[in-house]
Amino acid sequence: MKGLFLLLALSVAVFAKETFVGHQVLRITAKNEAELVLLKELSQQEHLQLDFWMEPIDESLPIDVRVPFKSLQPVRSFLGYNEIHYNILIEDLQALLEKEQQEMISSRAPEPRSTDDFDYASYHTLSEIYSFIDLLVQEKPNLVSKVVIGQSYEGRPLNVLKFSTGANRPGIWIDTGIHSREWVTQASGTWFAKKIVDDYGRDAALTAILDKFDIFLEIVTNPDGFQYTHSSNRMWRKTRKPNSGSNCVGVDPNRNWDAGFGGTGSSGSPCSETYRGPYAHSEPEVKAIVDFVQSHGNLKAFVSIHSYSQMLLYPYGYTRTPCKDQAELHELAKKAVTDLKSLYGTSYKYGSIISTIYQASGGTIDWTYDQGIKYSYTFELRDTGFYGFLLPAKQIIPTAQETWLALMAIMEHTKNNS
Ligand code: BPX
Ligand code: ZN
Repeated sequence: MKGLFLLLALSVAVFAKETFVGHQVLRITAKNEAELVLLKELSQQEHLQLDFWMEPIDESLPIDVRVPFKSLQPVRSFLGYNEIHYNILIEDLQALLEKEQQEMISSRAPEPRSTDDFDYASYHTLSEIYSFIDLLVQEKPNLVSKVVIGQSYEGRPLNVLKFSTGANRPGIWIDTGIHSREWVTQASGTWFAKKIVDDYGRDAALTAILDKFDIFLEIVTNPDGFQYTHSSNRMWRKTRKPNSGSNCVGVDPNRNWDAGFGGTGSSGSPCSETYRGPYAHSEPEVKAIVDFVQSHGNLKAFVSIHSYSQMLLYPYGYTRTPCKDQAELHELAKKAVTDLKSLYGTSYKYGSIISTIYQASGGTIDWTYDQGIKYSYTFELRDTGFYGFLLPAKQIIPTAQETWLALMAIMEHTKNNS
């Protein structure tokens, strides 16, 4: 009996979902360097368990931070005492999460028998997305195939959709969901896949692109993390590989690449959300893409999609030295965000990573650019912090549609210039 109880208690501890009752997301605006230094010190206080959605790096951008209930009092008094301005972005995170859960459950349709019946306006589980991938390949085998480029740490397949209309073509890569909690990105990736299939042979511009290039699309780039956001902790960002000598799990897959690896703008602490990992390409999810890029050898564009903050970024993140194609990448980014805005009026900032968001080393597109893939870009999709990672499902399709216009601008330019 006692044993049974112990087993029960243990399994609750192991399988229970993390809750965020009373957690708030604060937006803090530092007005000078001194305040920024104080905020960086605050972020080092591990016992407060703060989760920086937007990190304190410089004064030009607001800092968004999730504060657990028991840390609210100390954080508020710290900010008040130092006269640092803040406002409440999300009043009660758990309430928002429960709303998201409710919407997922109430919209859950029977398993779609065709990709026409797939519910693109809802968030989906990992197995639903994997089924979608198989269904799409089944429907259009002459246009789409599934390439498994490796396995995640927990043994899940790393599935990449290959859209191809001929052999030996140069390639365009798009990935979504490398940070697992950025749910609007995997949802948009699913919509892109359907859009490509529907537009081929109908839309002249997309048809011209696919008559010259293969498109590779990895929708769930961090499947272990994504599964974990559904089963255990909606706010999980990193991979799920244990770290030796630490109880903290996971590596930031956008700090793990061999481009300025280990530099400023990443952390050497396994408990940090920006932990770079023990060595470059230590994460199987990253290594699989590295191997794919190198063995393919002929990718002309590489687009890695994140959320949130509405930005279109190009290299570099690890150095202030402008990349050699800066002028061209800047012009193309301007065109892409103009096209994006034309649909619903959504405004994007654009520029190099380091000058637009913050210094970050070991990032994906710095590595792909240094491998010779000139058109390397990162998107940060909607929104600018009102919902942050918890973007309501109602916004999935509009987000995907507007982003598609920017992707088309990048792909067309790639087609006309390589
Ligand atoms: C994007 C590209 C290269 C380096 C950094 C970024 C920003 C991205 C990150 O810190 O990895 C921000 C984000 O997508 O993770 C969103 N966020 O943490 O709020
Ligand atoms: Zn991200």
